[in-house]
Amino acid sequence: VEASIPEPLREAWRKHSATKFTTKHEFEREFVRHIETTLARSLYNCDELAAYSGAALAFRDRLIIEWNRTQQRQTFSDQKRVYYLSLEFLMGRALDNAMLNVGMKDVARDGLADLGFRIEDAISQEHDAALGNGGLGRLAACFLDSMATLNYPAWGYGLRYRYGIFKQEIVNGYQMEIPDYWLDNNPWEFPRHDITVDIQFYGHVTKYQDENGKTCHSWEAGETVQAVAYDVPIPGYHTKTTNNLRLWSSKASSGEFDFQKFNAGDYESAVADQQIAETISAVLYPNDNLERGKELRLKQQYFWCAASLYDIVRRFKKTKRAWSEFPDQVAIQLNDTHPTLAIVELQRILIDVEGLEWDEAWSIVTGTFGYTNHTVLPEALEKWSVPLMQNLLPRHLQIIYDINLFFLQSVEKRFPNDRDMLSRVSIIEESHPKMVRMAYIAIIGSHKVNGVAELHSDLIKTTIFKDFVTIYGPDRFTNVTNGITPRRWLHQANPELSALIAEKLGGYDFLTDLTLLDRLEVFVDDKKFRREWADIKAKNKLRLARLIKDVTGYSVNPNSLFDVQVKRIHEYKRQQLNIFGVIHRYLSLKAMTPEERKKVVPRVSIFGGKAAPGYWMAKSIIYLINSVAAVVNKDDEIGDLLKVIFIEDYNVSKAEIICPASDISEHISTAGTEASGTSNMKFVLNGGLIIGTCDGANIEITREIGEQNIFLFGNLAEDVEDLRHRHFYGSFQLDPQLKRVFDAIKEGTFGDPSSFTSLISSIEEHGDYYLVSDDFNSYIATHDMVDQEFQNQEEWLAKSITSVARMGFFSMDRVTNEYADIIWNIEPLDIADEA
Ligand code: 475
Repeated sequence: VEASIPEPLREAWRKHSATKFTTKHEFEREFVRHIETTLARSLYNCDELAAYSGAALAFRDRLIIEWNRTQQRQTFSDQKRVYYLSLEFLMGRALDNAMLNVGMKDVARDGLADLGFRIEDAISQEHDAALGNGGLGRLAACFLDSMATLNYPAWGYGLRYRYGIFKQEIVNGYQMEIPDYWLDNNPWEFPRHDITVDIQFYGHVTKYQDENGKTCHSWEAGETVQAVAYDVPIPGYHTKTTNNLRLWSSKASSGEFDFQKFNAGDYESAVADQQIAETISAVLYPNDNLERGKELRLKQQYFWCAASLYDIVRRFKKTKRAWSEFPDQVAIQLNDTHPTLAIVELQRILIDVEGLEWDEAWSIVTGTFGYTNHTVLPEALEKWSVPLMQNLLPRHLQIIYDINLFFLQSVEKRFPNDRDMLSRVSIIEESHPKMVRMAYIAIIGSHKVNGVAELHSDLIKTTIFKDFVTIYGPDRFTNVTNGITPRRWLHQANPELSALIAEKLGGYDFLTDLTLLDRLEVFVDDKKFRREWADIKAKNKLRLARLIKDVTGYSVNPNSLFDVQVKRIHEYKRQQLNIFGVIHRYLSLKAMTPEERKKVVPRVSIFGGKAAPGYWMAKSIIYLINSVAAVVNKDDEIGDLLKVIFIEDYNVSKAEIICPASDISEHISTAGTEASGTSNMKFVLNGGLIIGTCDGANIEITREIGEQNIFLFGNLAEDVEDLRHRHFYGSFQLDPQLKRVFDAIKEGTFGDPSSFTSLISSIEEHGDYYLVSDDFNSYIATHDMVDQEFQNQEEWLAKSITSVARMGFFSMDRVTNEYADIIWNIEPLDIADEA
């Protein structure tokens, strides 16, 4: 392709090709140019928001130059690419990340200062890109950062929601949801109005014979919606790779249909059609770990899968290779079951459109896909009703039935006379209505299925997917323990700690090889180093105290022990255990003499997180936390000894302030319920200790950092089933300390007790499914140990430093390399070498 363009023409282009600023002077020129021409403003009306935009546009230009070059090189190199399909990408802010990855933050800081702005003020103007709920969406964002940093040819595919996760406001203690309209003046996306795909829904299937007498299927659409591509550049850290995140937006197909309606004077209905089409990508579903089976959600899933696959197949077809080579060119990773229809869609394209035989097509499909499971909670496992699927995607339902038929036939051959097995593993659940089990399609249609931490990967093999291990053998199932990107979660969130580490290790190489942190351990007894370490934590706590003052109005004493639990509010994550523990602490303090109180370590219990709007119990937990805060925080007898804080609207940019400021954080899910957790890693990497159950990645964190450096408590996963059984069939004994807490709530200590009856009765009367009572005693005892150990600050510091030194394993780069090796079979492509 390159050679076909005449040299003089190439020369002319090269001469005028865009260049990247490298000096402060050049940055300033780009900044002012964008303020004056792109934004049509001037020195006299450039506020901080405009300064943010100017800086963002200057950096965007750099990214796009690298993006173009990367895409060209990746296309010419003709190497295998990986496509990460995720309904959620919880990106957070982009400017700071772009500055650091490009390596020009200092240049920008000096340039902005010359022009009258503080870089922090500009950076903090940016609206978070919050296209995700929690862990699953943030993991996808960490993947993108790592894949670009490691030079993997990789694309993300997602939906361009007009509204991200709602903004949370706390009004009189209750959560209120405010729409998060985030797209105005978003400099990080590039609309590609020329890249569109028509997506069909509804309609019917007709059978016909082709000229060779072969039976074929054609799907006539009942409705067509257009997908428009929006591209977001993803820069790697200190590399020339800038990968692509392609987000699809829905739009009415500009067909004659609308035009006819319009001409016929039916203007309103033409507009209404348009609005229906645009609804598909309008809003992110705000449920974490819960599926509700809504038709619009299924439409979103198919719309995004079909557009992405069309794009991937189109790119493959340009290479003119044989179809059998598809899995050598393309790996597709399914982030949970949300994109499972991609499996069915690829099979449909291959057999209905490209005319391949079923078996040949199916082996291409299974060679292409990998599936990551993120949860064992039954209420989160996706099932779609057969009638709904029949109506919306009639041809796909037929293909699903065929996949199921061939699969069950092969199972029957290997396990004759096992009728139970057949009904257990059938893709179709024989309920009323019948349901399609999406996880089963994902397993059958992939060559690898992975869990996200060791315990979790073992659990899926022994519980929900047990039969499939029997059928396929253990090799289809594997574990890849989650990680986090150290660029955002150490360097960007905690620049001073990062600098201190760099000073000790002789540079920032640890940011791309996190195992180098182990060289910190020799400094653990270095007095000066310890003081510097402690000073940085103190400063980070001050920064958080300012945020708390800003958003809640409460002043907290930064010398207190900061105890943090921030994550989605969910009964299995057990924020209720935490707040009951806080109440227990409050009651104990009230019962003490002034002399006794003098020995108490002052504590601030900090909560943050959103509840799904329809999740009543989670909302009650938020209300209880705020009700306790209202009483405790104004109790003069208690003063600084205990403060309770709920930080509203927890999101990625707040996490960047909160994680570096904790002394201890809480990861206290009922054993066996939290697949991995990733904030546990963020807190430890920033020098905080953690209290946690033997669940998810807590177990591997313990193995890495040593059990003397973590506060573990509670029942084990292997005992949970038995305990639950005993709650129902034995006699349920409420923990006596928890009973004291319940009595206080019932007496009205924290306001009208009727607000909290369902919370209490789920434990007292309805079987305590999450084992709050069983774990309460050991939780309280472990917090007493935390208090004691915090008083020995030198020991505490030693634990903090040692833990950070041993966190290398949890880098997202290790995770990405494992997926590349054992699931995707792809190699990095060094853009610099190719150029
Ligand atoms: C786990 N979200 C964490 C994290 O692997 C784990 C499910 C259905 C519908 C919408 N959202 C979801 C999740 O299942 C989810 O966020 N799972 C989380 O994935 C990354 O660390 O333990 O709960």
